Amino acid sequence: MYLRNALPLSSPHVPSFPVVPPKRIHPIAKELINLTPPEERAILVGAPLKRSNDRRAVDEHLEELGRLADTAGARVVGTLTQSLDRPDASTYIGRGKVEELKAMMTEREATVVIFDDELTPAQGKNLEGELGKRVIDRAELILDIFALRARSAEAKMQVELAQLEYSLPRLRNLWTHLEKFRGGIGVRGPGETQLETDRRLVGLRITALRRRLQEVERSRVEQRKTRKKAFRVSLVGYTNAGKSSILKALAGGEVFVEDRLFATLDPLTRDVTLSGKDGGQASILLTDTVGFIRKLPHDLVASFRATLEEVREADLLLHVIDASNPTWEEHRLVVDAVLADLRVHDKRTLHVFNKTDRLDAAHAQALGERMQNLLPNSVLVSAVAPGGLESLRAALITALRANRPVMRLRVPASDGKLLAEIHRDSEVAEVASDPETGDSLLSVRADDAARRRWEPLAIS
Ligand SMILES: Nc1nc2c(ncn2[C@@H]2O[C@H](COP(=O)(O)OP(=O)(O)OP(=O)(O)O)[C@@H](O)[C@H]2O)c(=O)[nH]1
Ligand SMILES: [Mg+2]
Repeated sequence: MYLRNALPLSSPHVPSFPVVPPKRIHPIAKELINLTPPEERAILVGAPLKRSNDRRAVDEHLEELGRLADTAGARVVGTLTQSLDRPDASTYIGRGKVEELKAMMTEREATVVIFDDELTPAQGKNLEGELGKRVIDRAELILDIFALRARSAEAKMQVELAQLEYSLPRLRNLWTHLEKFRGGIGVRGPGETQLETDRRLVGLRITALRRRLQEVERSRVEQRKTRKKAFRVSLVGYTNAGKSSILKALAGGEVFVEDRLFATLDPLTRDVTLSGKDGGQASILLTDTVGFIRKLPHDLVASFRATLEEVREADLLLHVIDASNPTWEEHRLVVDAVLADLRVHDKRTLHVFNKTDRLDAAHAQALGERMQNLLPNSVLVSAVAPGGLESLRAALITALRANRPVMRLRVPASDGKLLAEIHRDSEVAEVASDPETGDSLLSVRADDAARRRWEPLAIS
């Protein structure tokens, strides 16, 4: 994949819309047409502020940016860093660095520059003017990857919406080559007219997408009403932490796992039956969600409504952390910050330190001891090592039982409606009937609201 959605330097078109018809090929043309897109050769630029923490982690951040570029199909041919007191208003990095970048681009035949930091539309435009090549920032790269990886109709619409919202303030960029045609007051040049047309079209498309996404959301709300009231658990965490691998290991079946960023975009829910050491069984609904990353474009998070709804409705969050990644602590803070943005930071959360098979024994033990003090509610696991998820299974059973203690109910045999309600709104562990009265005797696990409703039927 090459960076399809990055705005081209000189060809004025809006990403995804409007569709440009293919060029007609002359019928007697003989030469072969090269259909493989040119390989993108990228130079990465990291320019942290001197007073920020980012300065210390600039190498890790560029490495991650490199993985993002790789996921988008670009080859990294160079990196450049500069610590800044403050960003230059017109080019972000300093003048000297722009020259250095220019020389490096020629030498390495780079086709695109990717900044780790967010560029203003003006900085992007100025840099493109100076360098003569496309310049994108991290947010744009992430949007591109999401566009590449979106599978469901909903995810595609969400990504397109986020891309359009991102491009709207940047549209002017595309038309500057026509600015010289612009006349004085009352004389509108073609550049301005075209820009207005583009803005209006993009605005219309945004409205249409929003409306369709609202419809999808409404139908999901209806569907959810019919869902069983099982104990709901959502996997959340930094991208590539191993969320899908955990779902796959616990639930079995087809789950997409890949050592690239943002393998999962759409939430996926599976029924998981957990067997306790005491022989008892417990069942939960486990949902895998989109991963987070530092500097995730805000519109994009907000647009992933399906993930948000899953996380909001969960009884418990499993915050999955890749313990083998040297920057896991920063990742954990990023995830906490996104959860806070989504206003779900006060959910009950279990921290799951994954990939412990990659740690040596001493390291794993030290981590375990540290976590006992810091996050007593955490488990160390491996989604791939045999038996590596036992501690998580046990913790889930404990959480489920604490959240939904068994309640015993007596229901008159004649009350079919109530029996149906209990089966719908709880997990029924056992059913018997009273030989004398014919009443049903049930052992159920239900949430607080249902337990309160059925209190009058409770027996010890
Ligand atoms: N060694 C090791 N590798 C793991 C473990 N868990 C996951 N992986 C690998 O880590 C990579 C990412 O795993 P995924 O399950 O796709 O991660 P994810 O959190 O779902 O990632 P996104 O969907 O991209 O956000 C894959 O190559 C997995 O095989 C583990 O416990 N140990
Ligand atoms: Mg995944």
